[in-house]
Amino acid sequence: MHELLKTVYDDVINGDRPAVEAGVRAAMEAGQPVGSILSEALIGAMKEVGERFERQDFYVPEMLVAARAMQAGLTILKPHLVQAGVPAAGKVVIGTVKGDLHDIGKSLVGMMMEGAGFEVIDLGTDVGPEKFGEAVRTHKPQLVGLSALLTTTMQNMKATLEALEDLGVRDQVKVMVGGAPVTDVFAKEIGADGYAPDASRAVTLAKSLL
Ligand code: B12
Repeated sequence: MHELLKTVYDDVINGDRPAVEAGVRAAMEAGQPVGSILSEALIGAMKEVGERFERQDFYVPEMLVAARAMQAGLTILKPHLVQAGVPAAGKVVIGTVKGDLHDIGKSLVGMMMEGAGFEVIDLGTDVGPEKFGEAVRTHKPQLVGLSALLTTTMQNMKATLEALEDLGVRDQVKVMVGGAPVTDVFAKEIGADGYAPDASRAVTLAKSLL
């Protein structure tokens, strides 16, 4: 990993938000590709944070400050991830399911979709099944994206699909699912239309579903 990226990586892990902001800017100025800053430094660091949490070297507060530092870095990268130009490819309603507060992955998927020309309606985190249903009625998207990071909240993806069914809007949208514990097999099991393991493949999936 390039030295400048390694610095950002370490600063995310240490939860040093101002240093992450400065580091991302420095890496961009030095000509480091935006994609490498994102995947190696920012996403790479969050992966390490998760591993430390698993080993109980990190607890929730450390995880939280690291997440905030990463988000600050993401905010700086966003305009560069979102290259304009492409006309609206479609509309997507996206959110993290009920009971789940993880929003970094979901927001990243939203940003990349925006970059690919989609209109993105982000409902945020802890979004109940009914709220997804209402949003489909109001915004009439072609796509719905559900995110879950906890094995316990994954089940709420199924509840959300059922709510769309009950509201009679399930056949108006394609539903894609994602998040660390979600798999292709799980997506099929609950009757979603597709699964993608990361934000760039989420865009490819979205295009293929339309
Ligand atoms: C940061 C973090 C937090 C932060 C979240 C801050 C925030 N604003 O988001 C805080 C501190 C709040 C937190 C809290 C908790 N967390 Co947490 N957290 C993480 C951590 C370290 C990183 C997650 C992350 O942001 N990753 C980076 C992003 C870019 O990756 P991503 O989310 O996976 O998203 C990518 C893909 O999955 C995909 N994707 C995501 N969404 C979607 C949607 C669609 C439609 C598609 C197509 C694709 C897609 O594309 C994304 C981009 O490439 C993970 C570790 C891990 N390995 O995931 C644990 C982790 C998810 N947390 C965990 C736990 C246990 C918790 C808590 C229960 C801890 C506690 N005791 O309180 C709480 C739960 C709170 C709640 N109700 O939600 C566990 C879950 C275990 C499990 N199997 O269920 C993990 C795995 C840590 C661990 N190794 O044990 N957490």
